[in-house]
Amino acid sequence: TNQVAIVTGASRGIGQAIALLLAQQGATVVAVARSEQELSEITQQTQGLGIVADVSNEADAQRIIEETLRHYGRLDVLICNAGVGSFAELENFSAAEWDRIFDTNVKGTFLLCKAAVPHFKARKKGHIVGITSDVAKRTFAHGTAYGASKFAQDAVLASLRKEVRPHGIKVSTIYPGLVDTFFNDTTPGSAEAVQTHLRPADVAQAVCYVLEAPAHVVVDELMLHPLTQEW
Ligand code: NJP
Repeated sequence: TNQVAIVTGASRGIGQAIALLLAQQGATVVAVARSEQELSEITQQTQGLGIVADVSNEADAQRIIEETLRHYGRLDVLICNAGVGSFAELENFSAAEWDRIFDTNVKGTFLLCKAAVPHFKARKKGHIVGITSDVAKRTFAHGTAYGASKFAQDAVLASLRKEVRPHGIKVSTIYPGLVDTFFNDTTPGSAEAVQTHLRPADVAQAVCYVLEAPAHVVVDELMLHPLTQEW
């Protein structure tokens, strides 16, 4: 479909898969990440715009929306996917690392939504899709910062859903289990992961399903796991 969609964290992993699948299906994709080189490789494939930006920076978040509107005149879909994580016992976790995780996962989602919502409200439509995690609904050892950030990101999206529904704006949240990506400095295709984890393309398909819902339907939440993962 001919929608203008911003995908944050599109330089690799899940965001890259979302950007490629949406472009394949006819969307105009605005790919966002901090790595210029990787981003330009993606935009060559999507034939869309690439914006080098840090989602945790307020001026950058505003610029992402402004550049999109300047280029394409409208925005239909915002996909908040950019995210980081690291894992350690609480007493060995630095405050700086806590901030990095919250700034990206929580504040980044907040800032992008804040910048996009006025445009969506003016048009009385729009769709925000947040890629959170199954750990937004469960807890695990060594995940204090990451888990808390995903609970918080989930709460931002769930609150926003209630705020913007009267304006015809949809908010959908996707909760993936383990996905084979570069996340947490792993290498895609390594070890057992390739056999059992979700592929980035599996999550991209879930995003497409959510976006294809008829105008009167909103998919609030969608959770997917590898069949082998107990959660
Ligand atoms: O991770 P990765 P995933 N500003 O590391 C970008 C969630 N999730 O695809 O900026 C802008 O391969 C970064 O680009 P760059 C997870 O929490 C994952 O697995 O150039 N962009 C890259 O494109 C996250 O929310 C699993 O470094 C920023 C992308 O984000 C989402 O899925 C399980 C940025 C990260 O690519 C995508 O993660 C689960 C910033 N400040 C949820 N910081 C899993 N992999 O198992 C980072 O339940 N990026």
